Amino acid sequence: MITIYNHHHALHHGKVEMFRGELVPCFEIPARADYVLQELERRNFGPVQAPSEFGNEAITRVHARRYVDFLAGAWDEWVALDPANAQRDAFPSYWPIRTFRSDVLPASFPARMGLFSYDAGSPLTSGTWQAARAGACCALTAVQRVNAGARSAFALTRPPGHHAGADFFGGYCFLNNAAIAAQALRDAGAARVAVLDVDFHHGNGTQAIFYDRSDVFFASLHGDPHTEYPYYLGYADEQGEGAGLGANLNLPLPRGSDFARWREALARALAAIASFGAEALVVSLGVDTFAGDPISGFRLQSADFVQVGADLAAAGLPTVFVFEGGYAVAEVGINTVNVLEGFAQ
Ligand code: Q9C
Ligand code: ZN
Repeated sequence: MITIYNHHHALHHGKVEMFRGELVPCFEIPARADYVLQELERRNFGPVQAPSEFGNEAITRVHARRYVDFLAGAWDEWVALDPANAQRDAFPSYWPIRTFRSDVLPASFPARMGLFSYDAGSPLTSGTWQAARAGACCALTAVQRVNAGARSAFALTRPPGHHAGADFFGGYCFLNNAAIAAQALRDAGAARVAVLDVDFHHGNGTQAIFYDRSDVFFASLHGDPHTEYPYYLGYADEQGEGAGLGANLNLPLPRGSDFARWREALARALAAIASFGAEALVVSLGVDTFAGDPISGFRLQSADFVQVGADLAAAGLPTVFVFEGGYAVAEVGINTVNVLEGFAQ
């Protein structure tokens, strides 16, 4: 399998995230992608290639123009507020929740930062835009490889993407690489595309982007949002709306779920994708379902990820894998490459 590697990923390098009243060290760190690359190389898994350059057009197929403009200039605006900010990660302070307007665009940078985000756990840093933009190019290049006939391709990038919506960041995510890939597959001629999200956390951004559409099916297996992040989306009764009704499938599972239980849900998701008639598959590949993950609650073992890959391969679809979460840094490479190897075997 070809890997498209975002060699600019480390330009996004949050120091701290807000957690229960404290700034704690970031879980989403550059070493994560380094470990995956190292493991690909150690196992001689396949070619690792650089992404091609794309303009912002493929990004704005999914993301709002004003959000992309905000991200592109955010760091400079943050530093312009106070030169000392150059040493600090940027965080929002205000959010326009219910009763506030979201159609206005305040001149104040902190006000706009809150308008375009939904949590205080996702620091924006000097190179976040460059890293995220190169990540989107990575996903688009992986799509190109699959369109050129490859059975699969892996976009190895960070920051991750599945929590980012059309016009907001959060959950360590800024640009929704999986959604950008799915849209690019559609634009290249696939009539129906499925996104399968196997990250521990519900892919609220991806769901929201495609919620009213009948051409992109979204399925997600994740920790029950009653107790797990992102809390406000990912419930089983969310089935899509309008033309998209029936094209969204959430399979929340209780904290503590083991592989047997998780795999049953995977089979349900894959059956739904097959009856939808998808011509191509995008997998939001988070491995924070691993038992040793420091911020998640499932119990998959490293060997289980090989079976996950084999189950995904049995769907028989051209597949673009996009790297998402996974915070047990020492094992993130093994677990990720286990999925890819199980798929490729
Ligand atoms: N201190 C992804 O896996 N909150 N995002 C966790 C831990 C946010 C995870 C709190 C988790 C976001 C892509
Ligand atoms: Zn996650």
